[in-house]
Formats: sequence, C-alpha cells, structure tokens
Amino acid sequence: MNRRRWLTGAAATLLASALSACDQARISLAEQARRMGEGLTRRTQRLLIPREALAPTYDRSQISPDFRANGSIDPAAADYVALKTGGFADYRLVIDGLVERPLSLSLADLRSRPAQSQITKHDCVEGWTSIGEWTGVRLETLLDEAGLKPEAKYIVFHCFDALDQTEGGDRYYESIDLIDARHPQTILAYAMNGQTLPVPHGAPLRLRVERQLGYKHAKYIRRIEAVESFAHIGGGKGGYWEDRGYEWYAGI
Ligand SMILES: Nc1nc2c(c(=O)[nH]1)N[C@H]1C(S)=C(S)[C@@H](COP(=O)(O)O)O[C@H]1N2
Ligand SMILES: [Mo]
Repeated sequence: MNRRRWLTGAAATLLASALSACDQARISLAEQARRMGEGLTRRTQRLLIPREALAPTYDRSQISPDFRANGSIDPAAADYVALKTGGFADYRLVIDGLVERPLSLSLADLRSRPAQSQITKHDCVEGWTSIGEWTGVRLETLLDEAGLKPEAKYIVFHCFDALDQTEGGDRYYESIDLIDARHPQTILAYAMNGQTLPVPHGAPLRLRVERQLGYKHAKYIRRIEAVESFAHIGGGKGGYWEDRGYEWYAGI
C-alpha cells in the first residue's frame, strides 16, 4: 500500500515537472497520475480478488443524476437508424457461432426472460465514474438457451456503431471469456434507471460486465457470437479498443 502510494506520488511529481508548461498539460497530468495509481491498484486487485467475486452495489440514493455517455452516443449506421426510427420493433438479437441452437430474439422475447436489476459503478479508463441502475437478462440464461458447444471459449459482441460514423468504418466489438459471461452480474441491459435504455447509453441492448472497465461494456449490440478464438475478428485482439492498444482483460 505505502509503496503504491509512493509510486503514484513519484509518478505525479515526474509528470508535474515534465508537463507543467501549459494548462492543457496540467489537466492531463492529473489524469495520468490518477490512471497510474489505478493501474497499480488494478494489477494488485487482479491477483487478490477471485474472478467470481461480485462488484459492489449501491443504493438508489447514490445513483448519478447525470450519468455520462461516452464513445458512440448516436450511431449513424443505416441499419441502426432504420431500427431506431421504428422504435426498435424490428430489432432482433442474434446469438450464433459455436452454439447448438442459434437464437434470434426480439426485445419482447428478452423482456419475457427473468429480469435482473443492479445498481453499480461504471468506471471508464478515461478517469470518470458514474453510478446507475441496470435492468436486463443474464447473459448466462441466453447462452444456456442457445447451448454452448464445448469448443466455445469466448463470447463476442458485435455492435452497430462505427466510431468514425462512416458506413464502411470499423464497427465496435468486444469479447469476454466464459467466467465473465457466466458471472451473476453480467447482463444484457434494456433499461437504465427504470427507463427504456436511452440511445446515448446503447439502445436497445448493451452489456454490463461489472468487474471490468467501461470499454468492455458493449453498447448497441446486434449479434452475440460464441467462438473458440477471436484471432480472425477485427484486428484479432478481441475488441475495438484492444485492436488499438488497450488491454483485453480490463478487470477492476
Ligand atoms: N458499441 C459501443 N460500445 C461502447 C462504446 C462505444 O463507443 N461503442 N464505448 C465504451 C466506453 S469507452 C464506455 S466508458 C462505455 C460508456 O457507456 P455509457 O455511454 O453508457 O456511459 O461504453 C463502452 N461501450
Ligand atoms: Mo470508457
């Protein structure tokens, strides 16, 4: 603990001397120092906390009045815009890949499954957090309905949005292993703070994978694919941001 604090302090001092030149840099200084401290914490936590442990939950009174929306907040992709215009009545969640029984589920189908709600803290790698209530169906419930084949090792989430908002742009995607896929707090959320999931937060369906950082929580999910390896998907690193250098396992 003391060593970590010292390291964080030393990192901050180093950054301060390197970056004190302008205000812009001073903002990123605070962020960088905080991130370094958190990085050490995360690595320590990863060694100490079992993967199956629950993320902390909060009271309704602690819900953030202004939950930040980040990354894509209104996808421009034509297929998404068409579904949004129709109030997502034609939306179907496809679950396929290494499953015995591929599924195609409407929002009504998803709402007819047992619902689960949880109030949790979202932690973005950029250095902000917000607390919100999420309601949806456990991912495990749907994976068991589809029946994972024994070769399935990862679950990939294919999303509608391209961050550059072009039709041909790389679409967001993410992946998790079966420990997180079967974790009791891993849900596909269709509601936030008691309301239908708003577009900026990933309508009509987004992942909550509460033991990991924000970028793992895929919004605007169109397809869930069970795979043995994600080497052939996107840039091969298991996610949009992973292909651009982020860690695949972003445990908190
Ligand atoms: N499809 C998609 N999912 C995404 C993103 C995105 O840009 N596209 N951004 C990620 C990041 S970095 C964060 S912090 C969270 C933000 O979720 P929020 O908008 O509900 O706060 O979504 C994650 N999931
Ligand atoms: Mo994020």
